[in-house]
Amino acid sequence: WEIEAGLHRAVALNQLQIWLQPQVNSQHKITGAEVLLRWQHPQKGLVPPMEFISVAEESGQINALEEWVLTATIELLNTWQKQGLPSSFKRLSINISPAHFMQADFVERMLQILKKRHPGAVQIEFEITESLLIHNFINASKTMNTLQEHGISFAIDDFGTGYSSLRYLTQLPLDILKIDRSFIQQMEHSESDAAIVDVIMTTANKLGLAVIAEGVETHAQEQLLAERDCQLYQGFYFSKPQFHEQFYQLLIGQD
Ligand code: G
Ligand code: G
Ligand code: MN
Ligand code: NA
Repeated sequence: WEIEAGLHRAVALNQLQIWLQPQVNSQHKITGAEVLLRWQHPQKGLVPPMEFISVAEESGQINALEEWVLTATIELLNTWQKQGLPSSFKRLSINISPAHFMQADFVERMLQILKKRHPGAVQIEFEITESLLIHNFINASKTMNTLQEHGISFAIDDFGTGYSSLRYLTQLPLDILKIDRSFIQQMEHSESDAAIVDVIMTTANKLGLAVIAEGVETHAQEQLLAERDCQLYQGFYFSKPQFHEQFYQLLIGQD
């Protein structure tokens, strides 16, 4: 099937959906969520991003898709703020593709969309990858600094799997490192993976960065992370990604 042609119509035909995966603290309270795009296709059903993000990156459609994601996220947030949000809910994070992030007009377009945001306490965060930072340090850091001045915070996604340079951690406006789920899933069985988690936790701590452990699937993994003073968790053990309406019910139901 033609992903590229279908994606073209997906925005216009209202086939894109915002799903959200909770991020919880050590008391299992939802303190944030990651925005995950889904495509409700009339014949194919719910198409996960793995099947279309790379196509969209190659075709250039990723810009339009992620502009839709930010717009839809802001609309949701504005609605929730009217309906009521628990004060423990502090952050919504959005994945930004490197191809999109490096577009010359990326900042301008994001700022245009961010104007629609009503004032509120929830932080909007962009998740970016290490390889983006390594290969385009100067441009990436300019983009990040400008967006930070307009209230956006940044997390590094899949941390530990890319070409890392510890130097950029101190030179960029970063708030959060998300430890890649491959380390979390090996911790129990592999001392070297557990050691990498230790190093990330210690480094983040010293640099004043928060850490989110991704892909937590078991109680044993949570315990190993808690022993290392991990404060924030995301993974199937706590909750799978949910359609935004179910997520909101979960969020307001927890108080
Ligand atoms: O939700 P799921 O596990 O199927 O997501 C698979 C991958 O798709 C994840 O790596 C996630 O970061 C990515 N993804 C989901 N939504 C977006 C998006 O809006 N933009 C980009 N670039 N990636 C996304
Ligand atoms: O690459 P990124 O970190 O954006 O990936 C987010 C994706 O990870 C989501 O699509 C989500 O479905 C998936 N995910 C979230 N929690 C878990 C988990 O506990 N186990 C596994 N295998 N995947 C997860
Ligand atoms: Mn992510
Ligand atoms: Na990740």
